[in-house]
Amino acid sequence: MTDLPILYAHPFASYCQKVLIALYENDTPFSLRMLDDADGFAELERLWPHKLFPVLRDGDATLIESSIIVEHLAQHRPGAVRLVPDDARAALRTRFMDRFFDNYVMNPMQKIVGDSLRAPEQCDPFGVAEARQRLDVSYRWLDSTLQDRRWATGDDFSLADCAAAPSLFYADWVHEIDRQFANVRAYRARLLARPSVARVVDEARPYRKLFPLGAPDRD
Ligand SMILES: N[C@@H](CCC(=O)N[C@@H](CS)C(=O)NCC(=O)O)C(=O)O
Repeated sequence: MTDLPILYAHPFASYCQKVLIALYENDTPFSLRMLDDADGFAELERLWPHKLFPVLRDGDATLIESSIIVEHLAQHRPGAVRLVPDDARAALRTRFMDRFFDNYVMNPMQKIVGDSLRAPEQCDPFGVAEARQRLDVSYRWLDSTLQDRRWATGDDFSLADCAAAPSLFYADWVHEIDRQFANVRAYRARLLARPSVARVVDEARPYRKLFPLGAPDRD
C-alpha cells in the first residue's frame, strides 16, 4: 500500500482517539479527514451508512470499527510498537482487554454523555444508573487486574491501551474513579504521560468547551 491512509475522524471523539494513539505510537503517516462539516459527514455516510466514526480508507480497503482499524494498522502498517502480539494467546488477552475497555468502560461512559444531550422527556435515568453501576464494577475489577501490570496486559503497550486511554480519560470525567482504586488512577496517569496519548489529549483540548457535562479543570 503506497498512498496515505485517510482517517475520517474528529479529535475530540473517544473512539477516534483510540485509533489516533495507535497511529502516533508508530509514527504512521496518514491524512485526517476532519468530520466537522456536512461534506465530511456525507462522505462518511457513503462509506458507512451508520455514520459512526472513525473509518479508515487504506488503498481499496474501507476499515470500520476502531479495533478493526488498529488490527489493520498492526497487519499492514506495522511499526516498532506491536499493537497486537504475534503470539496467539497473548493476542487473545490483548483483544479481551480491548473489548473490556470498549464494552465496559467506553460504552457506559458514552451512555452517560449521550443522555445528557437528550431533551428532558427523552432522558433515560434507568439506563444512566445502569451505566454508572457498570463503571463501578469495571473500576473495581480493573483495579485488581492491574495490580502487577504496567500496561493493560502486562509490560507491553498494545491495542488494549489504545482503547483504555480515551475510555478512562472520559469515564473519570463523568463518573470519577474513586481513590480506593489506586491502581486504576495510577494507570490512567501513566497513560496520560505516554507521548502518543498526551498528543491526542492536547489536540482535543480546543474542543473541551463542547463537552456537554462540562470538562473538569484538570488533565
Ligand atoms: N464501535 C465503534 C463505535 C464508534 C462510535 O461510537 N463513534 C462515535 C464517536 S466516538 C460516533 O460516531 N458518534 C456519533 C453518533 O453517535 O452519531 C468503534 O469502535 O469504532
